[in-house]
Amino acid sequence: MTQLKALIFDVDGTLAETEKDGHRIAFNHAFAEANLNWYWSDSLYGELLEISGGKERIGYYLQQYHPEIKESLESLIPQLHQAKTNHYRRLLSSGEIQLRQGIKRLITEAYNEGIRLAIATTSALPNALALLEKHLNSDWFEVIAAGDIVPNKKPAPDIYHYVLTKMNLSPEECLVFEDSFQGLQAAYQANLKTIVTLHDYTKEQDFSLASLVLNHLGEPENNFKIIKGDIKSEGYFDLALAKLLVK
Ligand code: XBP
Ligand code: MG
Repeated sequence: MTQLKALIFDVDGTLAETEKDGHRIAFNHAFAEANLNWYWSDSLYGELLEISGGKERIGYYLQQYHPEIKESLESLIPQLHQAKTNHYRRLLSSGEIQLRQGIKRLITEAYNEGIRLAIATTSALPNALALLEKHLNSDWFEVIAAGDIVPNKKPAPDIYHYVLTKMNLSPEECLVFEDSFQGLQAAYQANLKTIVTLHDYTKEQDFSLASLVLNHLGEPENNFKIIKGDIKSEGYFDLALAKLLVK
């Protein structure tokens, strides 16, 4: 029997729905501030989300939509991304973006029970910290693996390998929480079991490799719906259920 030792959380889309009303808005502010008439609509952003990482996403957008821009990309992309990070942090500090159902409850329960906690995100570190500091306690997370800390972003498994090495844990002792196909691929390739919580941008993606797919983690008064998985009843995702899933 394997014992659950750690929970590893993705940030964007998993802890909170940060993309549509957070990152997307911040990118658009950064473009406008730089006098660029680029605008990432909700539907265009859904397409661009296939590329993980803000800098990589801008690079992909330029290749696809403005191939004529070839000069000074090496400085333009990091400058835009830095401006975007500043806008994003301001947006988060205003408190407009809330945690998803069940996140605070589960993380608090895990911390109180001595289950180790980590973050594995493609987002830049300041962005991940902004959300944790606003709504949770960043000190509770033993490892916060973010952004460029590994050479290859999700769907590569590097960020999960990094977390496992830092925590000296084997994949069987951990459970991962993700929201996207790319995130699930990353965790799966690192042999980690993954619970996926869907949202509008990811609800049509293929999650056949997930251990469990839910609409959200649920609360006692607002139970989750099971999209895929072998658990019997509806309810809310707590440590007891997490422990059952690693057995
Ligand atoms: C998150 C991302 C990030 C954010 C933007 O993916 O892809 O790129 O959209 O963050 P995941 P930065 O949830 O799979 O980690 O601009 O800070 O890169
Ligand atoms: Mg995500």
